[in-house]
Amino acid sequence: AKPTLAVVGATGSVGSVMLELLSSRRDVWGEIRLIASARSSGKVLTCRGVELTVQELTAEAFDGVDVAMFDVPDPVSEQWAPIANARGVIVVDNSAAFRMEPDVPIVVPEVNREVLRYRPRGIVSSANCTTAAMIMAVAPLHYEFGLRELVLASYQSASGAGQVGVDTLHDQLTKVAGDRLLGSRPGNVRQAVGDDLGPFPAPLALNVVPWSGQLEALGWSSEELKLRNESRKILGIPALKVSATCVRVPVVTGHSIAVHAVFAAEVTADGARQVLRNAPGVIVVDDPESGEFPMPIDAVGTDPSWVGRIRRAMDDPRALSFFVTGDNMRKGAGLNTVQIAELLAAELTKARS
Ligand code: 2RA
Repeated sequence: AKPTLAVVGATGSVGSVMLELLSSRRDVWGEIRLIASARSSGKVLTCRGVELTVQELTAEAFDGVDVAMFDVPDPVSEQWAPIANARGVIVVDNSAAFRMEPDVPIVVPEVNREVLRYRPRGIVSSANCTTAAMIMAVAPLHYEFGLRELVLASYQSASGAGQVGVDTLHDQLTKVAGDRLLGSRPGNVRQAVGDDLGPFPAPLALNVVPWSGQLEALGWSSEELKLRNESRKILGIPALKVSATCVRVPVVTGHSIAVHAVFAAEVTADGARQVLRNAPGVIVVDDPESGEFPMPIDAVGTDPSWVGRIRRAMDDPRALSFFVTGDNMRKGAGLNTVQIAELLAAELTKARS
């Protein structure tokens, strides 16, 4: 029999992307069970053309489940993944709760699918959205040229902060629309937007906010440390030098990253383009003369990481600068999680045949 899948957090914005993906990709699943908090249980959602009633998150809801995809806040994953494990479920978790545990792999299938085999706790983490988009381009270059250092600046969209982030941005844009003087004097955007900043520490409309996540030691944000720690773990380079600045921009969906990567070997822009053209899950969009750049408005709703503006550093023949954009709801969240779950389904189906 085909394996049974549970989607935990099915009513959330990443949950709905997961259901869309499960409805459009090759169907490897037997039963699909939708699970959410008590508040959302009883809702009816469509998956694979069939209406399903969302069940409440309880231990019993995992009975008979083989693989569960979790997209819930960190503390919910922390509490419920072990409960699911105890019922024999392999958990694919999209939160940050387990990513840095040594006995939990972070998997990006195009990059390091081999580590999926090592999952002693029955938990597999999916990478953070910004890391996932960036690593898709950086990993193939690393395998070719030997990565030594990354300097990153992110341009993260409002949907990374959930539906409330998207709603906040739209509300603020409505408030600032039409007044052509707004933004030309200190304080007037703040005044127009008012106190409702939603999940952001400052107005996002007509602005960029150099902050995402929580404050960690020495002034770094949690999002910046995720980029550093997850890159090191996924690439298997524990001492990789990484310096990241994470910035929220007034884009609805699509996280972008300006990457400066230093390698052991000399590189050329053409050589890098060649490597990236052959890399799975990557699309090279790099023709500034014709106005072709990787941008969130084009990448939204698509699966690959879009890469362009590929240049060799003027001052270091071993370094490249380039720009990556990806749909943070898909490869950055729902898609990567679904891809990992599908690898597990293939493994289980093979073992049972
Ligand atoms: C964000 N990376 O964009 C986060 C979501 N995990 O806010």
